[in-house]
Amino acid sequence: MVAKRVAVIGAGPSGLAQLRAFKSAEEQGADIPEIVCFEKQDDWGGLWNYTWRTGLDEYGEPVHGSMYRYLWSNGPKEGLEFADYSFEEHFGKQIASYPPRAVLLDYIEGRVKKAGVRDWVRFRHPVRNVEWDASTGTFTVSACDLVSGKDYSETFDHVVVASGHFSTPNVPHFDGLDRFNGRVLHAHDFRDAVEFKDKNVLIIGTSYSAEDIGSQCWKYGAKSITVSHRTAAMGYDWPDNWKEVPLLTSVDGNTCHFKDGDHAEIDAIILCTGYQHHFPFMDASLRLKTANRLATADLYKGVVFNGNPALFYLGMQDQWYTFNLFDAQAWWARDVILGRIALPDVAAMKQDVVDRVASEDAIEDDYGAIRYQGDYVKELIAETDYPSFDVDGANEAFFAWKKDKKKGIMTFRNNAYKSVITGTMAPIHHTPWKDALDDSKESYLQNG
Ligand code: FAD
Ligand code: NA7
Repeated sequence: MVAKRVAVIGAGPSGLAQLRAFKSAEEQGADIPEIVCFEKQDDWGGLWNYTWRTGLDEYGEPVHGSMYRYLWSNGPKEGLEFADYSFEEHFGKQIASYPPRAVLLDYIEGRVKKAGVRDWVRFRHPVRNVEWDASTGTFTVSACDLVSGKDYSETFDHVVVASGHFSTPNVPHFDGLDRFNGRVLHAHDFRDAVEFKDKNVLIIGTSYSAEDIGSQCWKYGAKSITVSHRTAAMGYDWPDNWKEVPLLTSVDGNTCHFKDGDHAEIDAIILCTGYQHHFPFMDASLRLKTANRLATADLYKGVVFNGNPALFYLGMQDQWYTFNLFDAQAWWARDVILGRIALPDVAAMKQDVVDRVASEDAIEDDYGAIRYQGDYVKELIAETDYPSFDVDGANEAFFAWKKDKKKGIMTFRNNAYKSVITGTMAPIHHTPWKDALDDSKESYLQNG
């Protein structure tokens, strides 16, 4: 019998979770399909694979990266630890709770290097088009080998889209931006806070990018930070040179006007206005269209595309949980592909989405949202052989993190939490976050 073929689009944390899931089944004696992972960058790690580039890359492809220098995890590592590969296994010791980007990339890579799945990845091969052929029951995946310049197509029984959804910026317009006498950029193109030293920076938006990019600029010496909100202020106890204002209404030279009639003199504007789920390479009939929320539209169990159950999307939810959630989804998608989990009829799959949306709509606060996503992780891992772990304990790490942020938005990263995988407490990091200007792996991993 000819083995099934599975295309995985993207070798970020979600795509790598899918490769690891299949390898784990193979190690346990299962016959697995042929896996081909298409990755447009020259290395794996997705967003965690930092690039200085913005705009288009050296091949004219849109740059995927949205991460910046000096980025430290914005949530505790105890909320994302792999159940089958602990931080202690990777680093040979327990490490502090808010690792910088390079440390988390090292951890992500460690597991897949150990699994030996690099040969499954075709680097510098962006997928250009995916179509379904109902007569053969297969997908045609068209890709480009950027290095040789060759376009080609292959057929697959399943496609797993793991291309991420924090890469294509949502860029609103504000009156007068075209005449602003300073730099305007979206968070996607932000790379180095040092550029904004001694500048008056205006940030639009109030979510993670706004909070963290503003904090980076503050840490590396911006003169002032003004954060403009559409819905509500973040309300943290900010430093003295930081203020929150209503939405920007217009820009006149360097003067920015806000909805309450107030104004401020600004040197640079950073639009932290979120991202679009953007899948131009998927045929329209296969394309996921969803808002950035916990219960995505059109995905049964948050994973199977209702318009075609041979197609899976990983990591498309808004994210409290990340790496372990991608694992839960990848193991579950794997088991559908291996025939270990049977899908219900289309009506039941659609009803599942309706129910998930209704449950999310009933959530009252962020604590409820964390519990909701934790329950989702529990639900998926209970149906596969992904190692069970204390999800309630991981919820607790997120709850403590929320409280620590309220106590001190510039000090929360100095706290430590207990691993739910190994049961050990993280050490307190040797340097408070605001004084730690070196974000290298070597500096972070130094002992006390
Ligand atoms: P990505 O990491 O986006 O990977 C997708 C991969 O698909 C990329 O390698 C890309 O090149 C590839 N790809 C895309 N299109 C194609 C194509 N057509 N063909 C071939 N390959 C393609 N999470 C945390 O847990 N902690 C944090 O501190 C944190 N900080 C973040 C900071 C920023 C600025 C952003 C934007 C996100 C952050 N996240 C954080 C969330 C992040 O979404 C996840 O950690 C994780 O990277 C998502 O993994 P992914 O594989 O789904 O997507
Ligand atoms: P998010 O979490 O999607 O947040 C987007 C923010 O942008 C949010 O505060 C929105 O305000 C705001 N927004 C969106 N459109 C507008 C317009 N037109 N005007 C003003 N404000 C707007 O994106 P992030 O980039 O912060 O986070 C994404 C990931 O990156 C996350 O997982 C992190 O880990 C890092 P709203 O509240 O809707 O009024």
